[in-house]
Amino acid sequence: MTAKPASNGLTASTATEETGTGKTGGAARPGTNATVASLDRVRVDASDQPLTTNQGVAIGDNQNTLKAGLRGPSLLEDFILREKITHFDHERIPERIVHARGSAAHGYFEAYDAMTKVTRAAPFAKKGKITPVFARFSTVAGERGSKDTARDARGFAVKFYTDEGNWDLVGNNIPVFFIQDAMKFPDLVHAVKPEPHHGMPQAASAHDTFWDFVSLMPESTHMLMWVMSDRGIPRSYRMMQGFGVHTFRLVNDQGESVFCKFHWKPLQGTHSLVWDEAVKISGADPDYHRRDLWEAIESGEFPEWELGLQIFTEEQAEAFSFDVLDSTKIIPEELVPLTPVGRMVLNRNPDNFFAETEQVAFCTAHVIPGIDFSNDPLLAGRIHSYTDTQITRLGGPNFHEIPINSPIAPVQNNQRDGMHRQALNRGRVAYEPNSLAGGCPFQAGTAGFVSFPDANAEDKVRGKPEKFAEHYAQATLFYNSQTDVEKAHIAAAFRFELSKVGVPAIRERMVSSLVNVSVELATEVATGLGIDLPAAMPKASNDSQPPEVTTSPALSLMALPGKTGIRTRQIAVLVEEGVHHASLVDLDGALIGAGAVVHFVGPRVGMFAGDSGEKLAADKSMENAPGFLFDALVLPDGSEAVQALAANGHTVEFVKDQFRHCKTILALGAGQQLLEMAGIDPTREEDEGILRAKSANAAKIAAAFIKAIAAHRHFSRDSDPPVK
Ligand code: HDD
Repeated sequence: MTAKPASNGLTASTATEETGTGKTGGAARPGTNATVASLDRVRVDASDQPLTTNQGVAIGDNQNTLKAGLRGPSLLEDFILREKITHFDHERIPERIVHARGSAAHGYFEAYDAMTKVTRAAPFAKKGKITPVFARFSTVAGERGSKDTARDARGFAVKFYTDEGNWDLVGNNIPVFFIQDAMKFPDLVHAVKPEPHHGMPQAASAHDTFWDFVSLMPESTHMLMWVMSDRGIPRSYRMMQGFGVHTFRLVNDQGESVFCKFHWKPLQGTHSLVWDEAVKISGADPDYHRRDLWEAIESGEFPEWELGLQIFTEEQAEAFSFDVLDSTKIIPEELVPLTPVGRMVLNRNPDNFFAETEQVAFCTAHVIPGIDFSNDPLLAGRIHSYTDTQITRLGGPNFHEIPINSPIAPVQNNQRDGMHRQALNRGRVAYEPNSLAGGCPFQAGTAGFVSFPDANAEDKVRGKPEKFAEHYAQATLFYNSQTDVEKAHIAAAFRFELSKVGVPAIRERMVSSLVNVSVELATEVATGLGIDLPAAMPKASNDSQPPEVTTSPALSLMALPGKTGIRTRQIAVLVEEGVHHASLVDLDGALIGAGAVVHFVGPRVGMFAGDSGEKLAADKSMENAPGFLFDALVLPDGSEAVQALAANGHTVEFVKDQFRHCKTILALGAGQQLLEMAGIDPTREEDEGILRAKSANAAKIAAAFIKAIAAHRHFSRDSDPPVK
């Protein structure tokens, strides 16, 4: 079914939008960017249009097959039926082998300053330069329909549509990787995916094959620490960092090069779920992160990240205790601080999930003049893998012509034909050199991409540099840089995951590896598994250079609290017949004023009468939106309402989950009884996340409530196992 494409100017819903000039380099205009405009040519809107076949023939009847008589056989000539069913039969394409589950948005990157001293890359050419982007966030192991809140790394892939071609920064929310060499990637992925004999478990690393593999691969220990930390269960895609992981090269106009690592820092802060919450959310709302990103952008709360570079020289790199070509290592910010270079704002949701989010094809080989590769052997494998996988996934070598993938920079070359080719290349010349087309398209020489002439004169060899053999120092650095709460969560995550492993020898081997990270952590995990602390696993290297730093505060999630307060935070206000109306109106106004999203949650959806007769609409019910989906809770006043809430079994669960997950609760007037009903000690004065007030004081307490929600969690009440 097609309507006229927007480019005809007849039916485009977007025709009235400000769509930009199609060129980069203009001023930032929220809500618009050049890629979004360039996609207008393929946007379709069927408003006021008849239904047609794919050949544009109007369809008279879309309800009935063509038959020989009303009760007779269907006819082969029914091209309308056959076209419709045939298209439907082929609607699905293979999902990504990893990162199948994801969500994406359009936006722009704005450079703070010209970075021409170190790179000639187009996005950094001048202060205030705008480059359109499309960013996709993902889980790694789960299939396309799997839950968002699995414990996993998250993909953080950004396509920059620069005026010198597309640049893809295909990173994760974790700055290191499990393996040092691409040769091991298929093994890693086979180990973490559902076990091949029975296809379980889905979107989970808590099973034998994963832990078997990683416990035999000590180089994965550093990343295991990150994934087992709360970074493995982010609160939102908007609240996680992003990292390019590898060392890249920046190259300037003079052909000089420095090394660089890319870091994205969210303005929203880094925040995570707690494990019990993540498990429950996966049942109640498997689309939790997709919904969060979509709703924030729809409501005009555009998420934003700052891009920072760690820039360093080859000489600096040589002196480090670790190898910068080893993707299992970070460069501590104490050694090379971040230089902020710009910001990314995501300000428009895709129009069509399949056409954009599903068909977008990222590739680490997509670099532009000014950005080049290092010799990281993991990166080398990636440079091959991404283009290769798209050929199967997107059905041939012309996936760059799919609108979401096509650059805004013009494409001219002698590549021709293949499945789904769309370009209508004119003329008879498809080779170079040629004289028949005046030598065009011609080589750009130094104006084009020139690989950095990295001197290499060594024997061909399969092996690793010496520093790659050190596997534990940075895992220890990470652990020692965490707060006590984070350390406890890491131990609990290892305990949980390893408790799901059926083969005791695998559990023990993993714990023996953890002894090399921290005896404290290993002891905690061993105790949790009911085993004795094993001896430390023998190390591959015992004479490594001592690490330069032993703690790095930037590695704690608490280091980035964010600057957006409670904007977009979801607040549940329980309601029932007879609820104290005036206090909720006061509070609601204050919360909405601070940018929060307030939901009235009743025993059912629909209207409820307040104590003074005014009506109040519950947009959610305790059945369709359980407590753990919210960032904070208000227990209302009104004795009739409180009695009714107390009689509802959902209420206790609602309050208990909020309490267990260390979230903020405000109880007004009689609503305080509901706290006690859930077993929460009324004298918990030390807990800043439990607030009580008379309903007459609702407006006064709003500021304290907002401050407590902005703290995200009140870990002083973190308990494992949970209090009764
Ligand atoms: Fe990968 C997808 C990130 C190592 C091979 N990878 C993929 C995506 C992200 C990453 C974010 C999803 C892109 C999207 O949203 O479409 N991958 C990483 C990072 C790595 C990494 C940060 C280590 C630093 N990947 C890696 C290796 C290989 C691959 C070593 C293979 C040698 N990755 C792929 C892939 C995928 C992919 C098979 C699946 C779908 C796709 O590429 O488009 O080619």
